[in-house]
Amino acid sequence: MLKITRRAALSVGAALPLVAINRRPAHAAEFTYKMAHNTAVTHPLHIRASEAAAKVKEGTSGRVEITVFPSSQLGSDTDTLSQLRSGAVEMFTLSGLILSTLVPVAAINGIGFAFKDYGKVWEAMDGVLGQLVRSEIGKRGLYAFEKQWDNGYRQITSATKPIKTPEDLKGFKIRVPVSPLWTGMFTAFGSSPTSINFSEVYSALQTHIVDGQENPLAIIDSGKLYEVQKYLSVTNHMWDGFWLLGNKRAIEALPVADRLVVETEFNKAGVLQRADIAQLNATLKGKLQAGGLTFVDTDPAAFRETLKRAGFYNEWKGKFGDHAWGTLESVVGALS
Ligand code: X2X
Repeated sequence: MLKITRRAALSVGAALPLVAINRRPAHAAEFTYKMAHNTAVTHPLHIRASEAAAKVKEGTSGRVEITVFPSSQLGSDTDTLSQLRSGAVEMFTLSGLILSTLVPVAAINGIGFAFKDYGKVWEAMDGVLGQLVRSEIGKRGLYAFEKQWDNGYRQITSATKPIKTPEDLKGFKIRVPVSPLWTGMFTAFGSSPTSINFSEVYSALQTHIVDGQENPLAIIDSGKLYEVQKYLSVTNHMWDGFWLLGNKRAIEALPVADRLVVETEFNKAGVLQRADIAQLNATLKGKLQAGGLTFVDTDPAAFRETLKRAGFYNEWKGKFGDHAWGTLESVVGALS
């Protein structure tokens, strides 16, 4: 039998790269992917995504390792979308409205007061409207997972005065996410909207660059926005969800069976996350009040009427086009 000394083995290894490859520890992942998102670690999106990542590792025998980066740690939403497109980040959850800077139709679920309840939201997003948006996303080098994650119905908060009627929004300095639909909607209300990424919202409120903002209860809570705001007006003015996006090359690089595990686990996690948000919607009011927010009831019909009179629905119907608008209306009924 040929006896190879350690020194000889090393020199052979140096000459033959294959030997070096074989020496890789058995547990090293073949695919190490980064998943970015903008919510805090206490938000259900982070909790469920982290669980899914652990299940993917287990289900792929360690071949696929996804590290979840919360709180915009890898950059603002706008930055991270660029990183996702270049492949520097492989997975990312993003509001369809912000994604609309790349895929215009992705903003369509943000049309003011479009969905009367969650039944309609999921009927549309798990059905014809979601399919339409996903296929447009697919044309831009990105992959949209089947199940959208919930952000929620959005409510307006203010540090200066309670917003009770649409008139109270006139001239109001409000932060909106970076998206033409958000800017357009608050311009239609006569407000003075400023586009700011979520990573900067707490400090923008704290330093009074803006007087208010709008977000679902779970974000107001997990982002501790109650520390820098006084009033919360229950407006439910739009429903917003997160698309879980993948860089298409990165998703397609996965072996078929591993890709199936990733899709299955993250879609399951998305559905669980929706239930978590529903649970929080039912319980957060008391917690936020204890945190110092005064809740203000509004008449959503008056806000909707203001948008209508400002020509908001006609304008956006024109922008989205008859096909997309008709797809939305096929689920929710006539809007304009
Ligand atoms: O930026 C926001 O306000 C947030 C967290 O709701 C979104 O991701 C759109």
